[in-house]
Amino acid sequence: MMMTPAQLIAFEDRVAATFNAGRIRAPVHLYSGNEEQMIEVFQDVAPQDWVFCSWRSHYQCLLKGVPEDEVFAEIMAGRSISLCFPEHRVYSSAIVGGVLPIAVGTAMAIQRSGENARVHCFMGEMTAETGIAHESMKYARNHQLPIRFIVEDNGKSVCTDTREAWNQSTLSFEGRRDDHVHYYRYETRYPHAGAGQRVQF
Ligand SMILES: Cc1ncc(C[n+]2csc(CCOP(=O)(O)OP(=O)(O)O)c2C)c(N)n1
Repeated sequence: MMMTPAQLIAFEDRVAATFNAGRIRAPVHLYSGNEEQMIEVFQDVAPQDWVFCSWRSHYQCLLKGVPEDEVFAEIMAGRSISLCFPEHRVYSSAIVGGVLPIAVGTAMAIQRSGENARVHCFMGEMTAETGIAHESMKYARNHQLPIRFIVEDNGKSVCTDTREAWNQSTLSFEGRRDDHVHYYRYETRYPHAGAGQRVQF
């Protein structure tokens, strides 16, 4: 059953408190303010589908069906930044743009094999402005690959304003909602990494 916004928020709050207490000795990247949007995205994700993420992936893991305890245990083990649960078809990388070609390749394999599955590839709005994102999206669209890119716009790239950085008031995929790109905007109450008290960058 799909998790509720309150359950997602409670999970991140628990990670935040544990991190601020010094009990997680590796970076964490938390979500907030996008619970409704994420639940909407996951209404269109089937169990056999693949989900590709970045350094910020707790909500995707939970909504794909990885048990809360398993996600939490991996975070405690210091692996929040690149959570992978192959048996649930969830794969993450902390390299900006790193998962995009892998996600495209997975969609190519699905198309060639005729398997009934899709790929959902998440990225921040700064990642969406990089060359590799534009190439991945162009290739996927032109070859009609079974992949959807979800662009999550929190306005920031670490501490940099993404629109200021590119001197572009409207971003490349802003407002896009079609078969291949799903853009949404959100305001987070957390910093880029950490939970606002300990080890901030
Ligand atoms: C190749 C590479 N360059 C730089 C970084 C450092 N870095 C981590 S996250 C990030 C900003 C990404 O911003 P955005 O794509 O908007 O995602 P958000 O964290 O805001 O969700 C940067 C530059 C990295 N992880 N990989």
